[in-house]
Amino acid sequence: MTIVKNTLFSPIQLGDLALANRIIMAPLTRNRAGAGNVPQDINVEYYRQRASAGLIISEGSQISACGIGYPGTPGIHSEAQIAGWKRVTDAVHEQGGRIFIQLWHTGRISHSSLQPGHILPVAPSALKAAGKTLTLEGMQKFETPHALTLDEMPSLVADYATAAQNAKVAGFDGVEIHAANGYLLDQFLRDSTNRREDAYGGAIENRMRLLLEIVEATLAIWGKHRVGVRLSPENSFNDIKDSQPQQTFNAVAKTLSNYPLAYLHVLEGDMLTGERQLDYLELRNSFAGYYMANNGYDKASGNAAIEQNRADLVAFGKLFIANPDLPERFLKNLPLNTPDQATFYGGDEKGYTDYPNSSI
Ligand code: 8OZ
Repeated sequence: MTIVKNTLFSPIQLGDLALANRIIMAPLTRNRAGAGNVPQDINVEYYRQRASAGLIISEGSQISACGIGYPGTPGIHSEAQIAGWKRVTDAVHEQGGRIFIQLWHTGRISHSSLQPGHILPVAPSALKAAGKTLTLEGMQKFETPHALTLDEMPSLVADYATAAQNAKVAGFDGVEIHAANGYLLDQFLRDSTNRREDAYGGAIENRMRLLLEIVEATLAIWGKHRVGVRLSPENSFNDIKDSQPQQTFNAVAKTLSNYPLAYLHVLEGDMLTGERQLDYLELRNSFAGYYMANNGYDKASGNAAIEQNRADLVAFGKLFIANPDLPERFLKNLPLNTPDQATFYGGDEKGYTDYPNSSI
């Protein structure tokens, strides 16, 4: 009997949700939301153009007004934002596509100038991130955040649940919990940023408690195979690290196996240095469900990862920025457009909705 190996082009089921292929559009911050951080016409067009992805994962979208970390990122906490996103999901669905929303809270990678009432950002511990961040008043130093108190935890989990419910109203197919890249949930997971001595700090079982509470709250709303989780075990972006990244994230992956997740999405390696020291196969094998690999893959390496069973799905970021019809280009071995770094963050249609399809 011949065993037919899967490729990037093989369909896959996330529970009852059928994906046409395994070529996933990675979550990509583009800073082009409209007033009120509401998805607007160009955002509808951008996602509509990319609907041939097996699944689109939206850009990080703040779960609450306090979750925001940068100008121009969309939210999923106001009526207007829900209505704006509904136009996006309708457009993607009209094209036969699938779309999850990435639920985001930036924690200490925010700034009081972006916060309602100019309060300090929150974090597991009162530890300031090194460096500066882009605010409405230009680049400003990070601030020492307010360490969340135990009695503030339930309302944070409730904000995730409300956002997950809003995502349903907005017509998404599911949600991805952003627990990567130095933002709030990653700040809880990794020990350089979590110095708590209560039930949410110390051993990894405690550091992952908030993530698990949020997984449970969102699964209660969405049901099985509609909630994904994103991790980035060795990414140093946003001044974060763990003293034992392999053990820490193997443990997180193993515990997440107890839940009927859609997938575990892993940004492999370090975005800043390009280093890749962890054994990601070990991490993948610690998780019982589907594994989505991300960071620097192309058609050949993505196909190899799937054929060799090192991944079930592969997320592409920069390639999807520049190639709205990436699956077709991969399938037909067509040339790829080059992404323009200068237009990644903020601006208008240029570098956003004006990359040509191969058929044009
Ligand atoms: C780049 C710039 C701003 C935000 C992430 C949401 O890394 C981001 C992000 C990336 O997850």
